[in-house]
Amino acid sequence: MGENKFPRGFLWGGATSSQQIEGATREDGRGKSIWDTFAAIEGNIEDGSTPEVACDHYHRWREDIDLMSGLNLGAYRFSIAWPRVLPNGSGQVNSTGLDFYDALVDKLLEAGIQPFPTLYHWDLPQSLQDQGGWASREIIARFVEYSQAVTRRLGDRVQNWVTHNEPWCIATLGHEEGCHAPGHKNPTESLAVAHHLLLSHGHAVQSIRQEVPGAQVGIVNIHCPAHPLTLSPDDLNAARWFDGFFNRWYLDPIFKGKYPEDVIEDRRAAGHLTSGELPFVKDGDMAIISTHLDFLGLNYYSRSVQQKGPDGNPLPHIPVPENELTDMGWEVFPEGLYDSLKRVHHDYNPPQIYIMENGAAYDDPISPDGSIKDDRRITYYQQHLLAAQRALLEGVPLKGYFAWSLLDNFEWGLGFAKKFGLFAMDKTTGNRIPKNSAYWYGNVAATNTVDAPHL
Ligand code: GCO
Repeated sequence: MGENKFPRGFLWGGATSSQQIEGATREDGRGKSIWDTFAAIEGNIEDGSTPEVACDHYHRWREDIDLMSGLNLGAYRFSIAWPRVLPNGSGQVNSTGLDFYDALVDKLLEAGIQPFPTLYHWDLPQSLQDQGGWASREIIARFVEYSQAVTRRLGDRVQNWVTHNEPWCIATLGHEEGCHAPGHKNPTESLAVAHHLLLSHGHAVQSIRQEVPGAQVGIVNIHCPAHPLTLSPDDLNAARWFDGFFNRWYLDPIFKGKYPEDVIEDRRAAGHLTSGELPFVKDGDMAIISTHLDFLGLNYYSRSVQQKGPDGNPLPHIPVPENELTDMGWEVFPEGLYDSLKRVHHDYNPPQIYIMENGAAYDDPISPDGSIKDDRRITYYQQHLLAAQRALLEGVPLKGYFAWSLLDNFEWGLGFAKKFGLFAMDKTTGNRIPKNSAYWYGNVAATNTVDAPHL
């Protein structure tokens, strides 16, 4: 392996999610999702946009696959919209909804692109939310029912399966901070939500394996290393707190079958639990959650620098002024990807790891010559890929990398203002416009080599 060369067979992919790109929210029998509801409430989406049309991928998917072929990609991570498959969340399967993914998978395979579907990337059917959503234990049976409907249709062709995308975001942003659907602000509820997500994951892994012989199954977690601002005991404790709440609360149950004691104690001290017991955990749950996985999907964007705040609680995300920030306000910190990969490998030892999201939001204009010179994105990708390669050379079983994202898309509560795409989208025509990073990434995939960007 040359200095910047990746191993033969390393997978280069692009990533998207259904609610962020598909649009067509009322077509072909699709039911309503919690994000349709959330986005329709004034003030919830920063730029006032909705996901109703998004990137119109539901109609332009053939063209989008051609874009990926043009970049020499070997894999595509997308998600399946539960409300397209089961408009009411449960019961009657909408076969027209499944036809869409069926055709998508066929064309991907024809193009030599491996499909990596995620079953749940946040678009819960609204009717299930009306019955309690992820806070209710009933949802676990519903998720398995949904995963069966999908695997029965696609399992003859799809080998790689992801259950959930980023349970931390669903539990914390959706149920504790309230900036994501369903917009709840209830820390106690968010702990139950996290547990039901993990438990539904474990059950779904077992069900996918039953339906799809030889399936490779994993989950995707967002990983964010926590660093103390100073070495004071308070800041060190703030960093421990953040790491526990963000990373270990998910990785420990999945790989070790138990929740971290120190985080239980933090939650009790904060009044989110009445005792050191977790009331939503039933006998046998932890064994199901820790069902053996074939891979871990790791998403990485930035690190978090932690400091004890004036009220005694850690302050979220202290920006470090000397480092560059992306348009999300996230510090560019490539070493954090290296550290995350090493840490996950050392502490949890998944058999295979994929980086399933990594990328940066920058808004670059279209130049008079029609090009989009997004040099900062190229540099971001290059630095992070070199960090990933270092971890690989040191024995981390990293099998592939998925750039977030193929297209500028609906960035949840921030609407269309934050642009992560390798391709921009002309708002009026919907046409896709390659950024310079697309050409650069296409070259990486073609040569299996990360070159220095030519700026
Ligand atoms: C997430 C999601 C993506 C986001 C991306 C940029 O991590 O929040 O998986 O859907 O769009 O991460 O914020």
